Amino acid sequence: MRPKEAYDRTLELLQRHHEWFRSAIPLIASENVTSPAVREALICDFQHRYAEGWPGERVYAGCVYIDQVEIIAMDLARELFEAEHANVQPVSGLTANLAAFTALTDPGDTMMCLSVASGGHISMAKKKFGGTAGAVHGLEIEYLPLDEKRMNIDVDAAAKKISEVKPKLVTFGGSLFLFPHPVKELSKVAKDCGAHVMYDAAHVAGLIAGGQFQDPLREGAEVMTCSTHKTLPGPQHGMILCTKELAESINKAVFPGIVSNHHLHSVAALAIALAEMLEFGKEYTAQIVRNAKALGKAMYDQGLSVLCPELGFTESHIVVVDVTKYGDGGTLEKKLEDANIILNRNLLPWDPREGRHYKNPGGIRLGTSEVTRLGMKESEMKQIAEFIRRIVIDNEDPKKVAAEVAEFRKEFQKVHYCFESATEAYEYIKIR
Ligand code: DSN
Repeated sequence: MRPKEAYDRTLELLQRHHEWFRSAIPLIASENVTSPAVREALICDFQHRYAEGWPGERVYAGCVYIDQVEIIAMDLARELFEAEHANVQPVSGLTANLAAFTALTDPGDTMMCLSVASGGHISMAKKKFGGTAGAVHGLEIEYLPLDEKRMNIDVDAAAKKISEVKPKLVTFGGSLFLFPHPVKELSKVAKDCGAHVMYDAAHVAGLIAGGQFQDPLREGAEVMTCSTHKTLPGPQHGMILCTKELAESINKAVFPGIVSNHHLHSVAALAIALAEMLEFGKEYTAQIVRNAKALGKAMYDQGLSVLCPELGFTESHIVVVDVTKYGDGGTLEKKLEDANIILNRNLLPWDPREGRHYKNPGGIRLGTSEVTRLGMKESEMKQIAEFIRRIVIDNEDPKKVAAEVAEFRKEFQKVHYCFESATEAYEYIKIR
């Protein structure tokens, strides 16, 4: 492709993506859509600048306003999470985790966490799987046992294993995260064995901020890491909250350890998202959880094998469906995408021992953060469940369903739970 052709084509593809998302149902649990003010911050001049170091101690000039914005972001983060210390410099949840591993452990130490199939994040995975903890930081990984029926850490088995393994770090949290983890129940056991306790809140940070999930920093976690763009509807970025005792080692691990420049436009966007969460977060996240429960029930009523019906399906933004009766998660993810329903295939905890692979796993994972942000409530969850049934169970033509999905989406174009919403959620903004 010639340069001008590639230039035009790229810009055209961006606009087509925006058009598609205006007509689709976005259900990826790790995604969200930001407020117009957050998007405005993301295209500001901060994105052209460097600000290595700390506010007031930069190694570059030109940081007068950048410093003030970073201080606002840190203050808001501490307030929102009632944390003693906040570091807003990690550029993603994964780098936040790597910084925490660096601050709390040495290579060769053992960390206990969930396996990826049981809900752990790839940043926690073993060296042989290329995970950040194992392959980059050199940690040995031992798994926290999962109670598969309850889709949660088995407290008694985990307490026993922690006492035997005596790890240097116990990490809670993850990516397939339906119910609050037993941080309160296991922190003392971990600390008595000499372990630090960390909580990866990437998925549930917004729910924690809104008071809808659990409160890890009060339950025994010394460090809470997160990305800032899932249930917390900010820019793609990372953040670490911790005790004041660990502040200095966390700061050093982040800079100069893991980041040089820290994506200053994202820090500005994060400040705005945090301010909007302080104002609207309780109402927003309460609706996310109500919607997730309603979506779980509605899909179950439509005949789908939603996990944990006896536990109300979920206490978070995530719902998981075992689709093995109808095929595999990979094939169904594609069919649903063709119907304008965007979600992801997901390993179920028992998939590896039943011979299923991450490309064609037994599950699909759905999250309600973004549809809630678009103003949808419980009645819309029933409609979404019906669309999904028509693809997964009835095997209807995805193109036919896609047209109905686009029609259904027409009235949900604004971003809710934010100060101003003049620009539509997926409006393409041309500044050339
Ligand atoms: N953990 C991934 C997810 O949950 O989709 C994102 O890093």
